[in-house]
Amino acid sequence: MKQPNVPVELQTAFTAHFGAAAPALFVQSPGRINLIGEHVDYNGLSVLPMAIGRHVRLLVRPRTDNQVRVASLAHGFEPREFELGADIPPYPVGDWGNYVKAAVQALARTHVGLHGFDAGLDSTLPVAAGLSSSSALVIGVALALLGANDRTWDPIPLAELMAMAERYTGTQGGGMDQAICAGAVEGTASRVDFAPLRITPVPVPADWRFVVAHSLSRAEKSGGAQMTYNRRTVECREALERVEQALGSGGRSGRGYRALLAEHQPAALVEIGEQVLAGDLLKRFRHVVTEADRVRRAEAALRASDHATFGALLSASHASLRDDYEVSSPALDELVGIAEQAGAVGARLTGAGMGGCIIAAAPANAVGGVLDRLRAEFYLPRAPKGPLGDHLFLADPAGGATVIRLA
Ligand code: NG1
Repeated sequence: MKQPNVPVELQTAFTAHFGAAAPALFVQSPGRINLIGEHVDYNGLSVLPMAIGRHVRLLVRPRTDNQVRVASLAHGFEPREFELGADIPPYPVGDWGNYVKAAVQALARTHVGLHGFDAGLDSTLPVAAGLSSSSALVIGVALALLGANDRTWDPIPLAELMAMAERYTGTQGGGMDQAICAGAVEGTASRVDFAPLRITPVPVPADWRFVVAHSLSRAEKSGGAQMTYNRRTVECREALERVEQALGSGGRSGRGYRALLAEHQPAALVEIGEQVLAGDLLKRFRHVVTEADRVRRAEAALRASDHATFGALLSASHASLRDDYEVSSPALDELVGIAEQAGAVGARLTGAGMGGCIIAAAPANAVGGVLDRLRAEFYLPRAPKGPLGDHLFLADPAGGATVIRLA
């Protein structure tokens, strides 16, 4: 069997694992970079991510029973097999198969009469890099199951369902990643708003380039990074409650960050925060309200093709994530510094941080210099394993997840 766009090595692996009967579907589910709006989605605030042309890819064959069998080409990801149902017991914490179970359980709870499937999968996305390989897998599995059962899907309800579903793995995530993965439009970034979920494409100017550079340390969501992430969500809620209490009836308590920002300027909120909060809670609060403002201004700069303003906001976001949200690392800071020195208009960590990647924004005529300096000053001395293209690459604005029926 040879189909257009289906990678040969994935076909070969599918046949080796599941036998000669041909797969019926090819699913591609993209990763993303987040341009700006970090650690604010779980506070109900808007974000500005962009899907990229690197994917989790699945070859899928429907089954007539309830078994789900998934085999990954990636080293260290053992095949997984389980029974579809509304209450699927999880694998041990950190097992990659829990992302598969997360999607399957959520769909089994909301769709009657589903049968299982066999899937071979691989990925062109680095894992645990802050590029949302986890949500790309969750959305990819969801489309595999829906496609195998001839069910239709809409990006918005699917993204909402999968945002809840992924919490099965233990991360109290906010919903940005599932939204952009399911709903991205090629050539654009998207403003994602929450409650209700909305995705608004914003065109990316043709001569803007985004460099992705990996810090060579993994942002492992199954370990300490997950604890830090979940602790931040609690800190943000506590800070919010205290500020709402301090504002008393005028603050109309319990309505969230969005209501606060609708009623007060970000600078005024920082002042209030400085009066009623201290230590970590003050820092987290200051990041959230200033980041919300940066997202608004960055979207305007993107629409106006104002690269300098856009870049300055990226760099300010990084400083806030480093100093106030405390989710950067020396390697991420170093990458940002090199990119800025080399002619990027701005740079920042992307995703949850604590390892993973930075993005650097640069005009087309300066991007070669940024890549050269990152190569020479960061990667050459460290001699990372594998091709440099897995650690340092350009990200183009890609479309959302797709299901192709194979002939
Ligand atoms: P990554 O970078 O994929 O770990 C996580 C969350 C997002 C968002 C960012 C921080 C999940 C699946 N993803 O992304 O919702 O909160 O951190 O902005 O939990």
